[in-house]
Amino acid sequence: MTAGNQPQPKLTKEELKVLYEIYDKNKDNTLSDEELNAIIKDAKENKNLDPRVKEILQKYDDNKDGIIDDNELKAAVADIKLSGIYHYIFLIRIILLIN
Ligand SMILES: [Ca+2]
Ligand SMILES: [Ca+2]
Repeated sequence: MTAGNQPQPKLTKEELKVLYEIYDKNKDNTLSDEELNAIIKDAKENKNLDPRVKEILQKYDDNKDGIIDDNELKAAVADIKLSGIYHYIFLIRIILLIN
């Protein structure tokens, strides 16, 4: 997979790890739509929101008004999804290397 013109996720591996730690409830190393919705729900209600997740979401505050609005949240979730795919491919590579 080459970088090229592909959109690059804003999330670092560490940040992704935090998100998975908190939201990958069934620990299958993917974030299902249901699990992603939990992020949206927590962010909107601004409760149950881990301070680390809050900090991560600030990255997506494009207009810098301190509020993650619906569109920014949507972009964040899309990015988390995209990062998750990278993460998943990475895991598969590791498994293939081991075998
Ligand atoms: Ca999961
Ligand atoms: Ca904003």
